[in-house]
Amino acid sequence: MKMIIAIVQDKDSNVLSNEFIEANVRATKLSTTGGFLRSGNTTFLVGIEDERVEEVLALIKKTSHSRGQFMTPQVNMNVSMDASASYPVEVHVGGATVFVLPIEQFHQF
Ligand code: 2BA
Repeated sequence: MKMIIAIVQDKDSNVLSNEFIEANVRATKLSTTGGFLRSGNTTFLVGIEDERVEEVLALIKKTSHSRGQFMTPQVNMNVSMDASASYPVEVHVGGATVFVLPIEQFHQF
């Protein structure tokens, strides 16, 4: 059995939830925050049998889109400011960031 941890953009999370339900994939959805952009994203925890890992990865790949997102860099007051200091810059975000981990034990009490 494996634990799939998938961090996806909020905009893709409902479609992915529906895909999981339709495919009878059990998942837990967490509201999370990206460390860099400090804006919301969604993390899915999926405990799944080894032979279904590829199926789950395919669903995540199908529903996760990469997008540009604008952020305003924080101004560092220790350096001399130039004209571009407070302008938004575009950051390319996801698809999905996915980790696949082995599960030592699985219990439901
Ligand atoms: P954030 O940390 O908010 O990062 C959003 C996007 O900003 C990233 O997209 C990447 O394109 C960019 N970015 C992140 N750190 C950067 C840096 N130090 N300098 C320049 N650009 C940077 P993704 O790579 O697609 O990541 C999307 C989200 O997935 C991340 O949101 C974070 O929540 C998660 N993530 C990505 N890699 C991770 C990792 N190795 N461990 C844990 N979470 C991760």
